[in-house]
Amino acid sequence: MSSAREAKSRSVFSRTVVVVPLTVVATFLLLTAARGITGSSGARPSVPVRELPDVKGVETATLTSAPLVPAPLNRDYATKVVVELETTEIVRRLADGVDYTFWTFGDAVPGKFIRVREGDLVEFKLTNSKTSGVPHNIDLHAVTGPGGGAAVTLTLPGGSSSFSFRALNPGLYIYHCAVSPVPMHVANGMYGLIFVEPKEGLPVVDHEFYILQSEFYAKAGKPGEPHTLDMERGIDENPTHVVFNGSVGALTGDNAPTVRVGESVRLFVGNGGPNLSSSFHVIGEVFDHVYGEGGSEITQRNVQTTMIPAGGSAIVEFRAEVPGTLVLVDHAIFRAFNKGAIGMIKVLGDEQPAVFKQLEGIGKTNH
Ligand SMILES: [Cu+2]
Repeated sequence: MSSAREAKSRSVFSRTVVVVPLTVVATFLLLTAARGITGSSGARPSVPVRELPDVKGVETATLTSAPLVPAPLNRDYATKVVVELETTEIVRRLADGVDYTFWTFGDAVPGKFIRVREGDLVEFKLTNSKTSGVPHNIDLHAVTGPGGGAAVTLTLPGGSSSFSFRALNPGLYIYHCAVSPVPMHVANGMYGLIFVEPKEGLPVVDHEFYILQSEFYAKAGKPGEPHTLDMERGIDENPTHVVFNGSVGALTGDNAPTVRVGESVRLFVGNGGPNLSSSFHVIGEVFDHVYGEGGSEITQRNVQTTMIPAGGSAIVEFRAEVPGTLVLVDHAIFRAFNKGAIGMIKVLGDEQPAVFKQLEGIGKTNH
C-alpha cells in the first residue's frame, strides 16, 4: 500500500471512529435536553394563564421623587389606579458648574416612582407641558401592549393622552420616553421606575429607597446657556457624567438618606442607561437578598455586586449591622471616582464591635 493510500485509509478509519461516538453523544444530549424541557412526567410546562381579578374602587397613585418610594400598598384586592404624569423640559444642575437642559417625567430625573399592585387596572394619563419644545410619550416595561404604551401616547406640547393597562406581571420595571430619536429623549433624562407589587406583597422592611443610575453626554452651550446632549459622545458611549438620581451628589452629603443600626433596607435600583450596564455595589455591605433583574423572586443571597442592564432593574435588601457611611457605586470604578457614580446611606447608632472593630492602624471609620 502506498503511503498516500495508507494515509487515506487511516483518515477514513479515524473519521469513522470519531463520527460514530459523536452521533451517539449528540443523540444522548438531544434526548436529555428533551427530558429537561418536558419534565420527568413528560408533560410540558406552560407559560402562566393570568386570571384577571375583579376591580374594586378607584384610587389615585401617590408618586414620589427619588430617593423616596411610595408606601407599600397593603391591599388584598385589585383596584383601578389613576396615574397622572406630566413631561417637562427644564434646566437644572447636573454637576457643579454644569447646568443641563433635562427632559423629565414629573419635573424629576429620574422620573416619579409609580407603585401599583399586581392585577390592578392602571389608567394612565400623560400630559406634555405647553412649555415643551417637542412631543413625548411613555413606554412602561410593565405594560403588556403595543410599545408598552408608547404606541398610543404620542403627546404634543400642551396636549394629553391616556390609556389603560392591566399590571399582569409583578416586578420592578423601567419606564422611558420612546419618541424618535429615542436615544435623545432617554439621554436627556426621560426614565423612571414603576413597581408592580406582588399580590402577596414583599416582606416588611424599615426603609425603602429609590436609586436610579444613568449617564449623561453633556456639551457646553454658548456662554450663559445650559449644556445639552452631545450626540457624538452618546453614539460613542463615552459619557461625561455617570450619576445616581439625576445629578452628581444627589445622594451624598446632606442628600444621603439616614438609617439606624439594626434596621433593614430595600433598594429599588434602576438603570436608565442609555448605554451603560451598572456593576451596582454598596461599599461596606453585602446584599442579603437580590431580586435579580427586578423580578418578583429572590434569586440570589449574599451578593457583593449585581449587574443591572440598561433598561433594567434589581431589588436588593440588607440589614445595616454597623454604623458608618455606606457608599453606593458603579464598580466599573472610574465611573464612580471620575464621572460621579457615587451615593451614600448613613447608618447611625452605636458601634458593634462584635461585628466590626478597628484593632490597630492609622485609618479611621468614616462617620
Ligand atoms: Cu420624550
